[in-house]
Amino acid sequence: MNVDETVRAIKSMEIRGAGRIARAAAATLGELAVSKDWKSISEMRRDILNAKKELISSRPTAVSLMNGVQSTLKGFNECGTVKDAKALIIKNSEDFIKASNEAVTKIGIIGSRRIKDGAVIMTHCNSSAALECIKAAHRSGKKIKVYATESRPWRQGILTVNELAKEGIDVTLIIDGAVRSVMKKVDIVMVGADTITSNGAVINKIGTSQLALAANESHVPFVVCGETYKISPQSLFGDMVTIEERDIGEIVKKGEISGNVKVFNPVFDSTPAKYIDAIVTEAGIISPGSVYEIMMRQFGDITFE
Ligand code: RI2
Repeated sequence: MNVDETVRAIKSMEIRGAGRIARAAAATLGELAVSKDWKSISEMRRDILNAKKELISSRPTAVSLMNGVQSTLKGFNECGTVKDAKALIIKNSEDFIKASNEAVTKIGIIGSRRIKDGAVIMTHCNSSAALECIKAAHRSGKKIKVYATESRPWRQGILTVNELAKEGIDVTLIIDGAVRSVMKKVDIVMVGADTITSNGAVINKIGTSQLALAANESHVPFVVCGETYKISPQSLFGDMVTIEERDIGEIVKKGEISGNVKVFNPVFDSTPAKYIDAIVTEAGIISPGSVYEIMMRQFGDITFE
């Protein structure tokens, strides 16, 4: 897809999931480098900079999107010729997509070890990283049962229950309001991440922090599954993560409420580190307190304009 098509697909959530949108952005930049010919490096720089801005702004909360774009454009500013710049972007794009897919597989293997045979798991929204842990546990022969929340308003839980049922996993759909009462039956909560901040807080689908609260009250381990490119280097400088607010049409039907009723539709929330027992990354299982080290190892050399 070209840049406009990808931006439209991400904004409309036709392409969704923090990992998928990062890979889509990287692939689009690679496609642009393959398909377009520029007369000069400055003309190319202008197009690439526009593409970067458009892609990064398409969904502001998942830092994976920005990190995927930054990773694909790493070294671009130092390129002197269009030929070198095209080759670099194509290679970086392929490398990021490959590493990102491998990271999800590794997270599945590592995270599945936290799932005991006979475990009852709760998950929220539709996280490929969290679901990979659950699927890997199932594939290894563990008898597991999953409660998946509907995850209103977009209802990504419907995707999750169908995806897990297709694997032959015993899965039950619950409404978001049932989380606290169902938590009594749960052995471990596994959710994904859109952004992990340097102090170990996790930004994920709205409602995640309520699962964390209920898990904490019932002494149920709360585990976040996220690739290291979901760590936000900007948060080291105190930058706040933008919580995306989406169209009210996701919550109410036309004419359903009177004109003077307001609707507030934030689609992510932040779970403080104190409610998170572990973060499963492709680099291993870390405590929220170790995010800083992992971040410096991962991003130490990236500068931000
Ligand atoms: P993976 C999703 O956001 C959910 O919040 C999910 O937990 C997170 O991205 C990570 O997903 P949305 O795109 O990268 O549904 O683990 O708004 O697939």
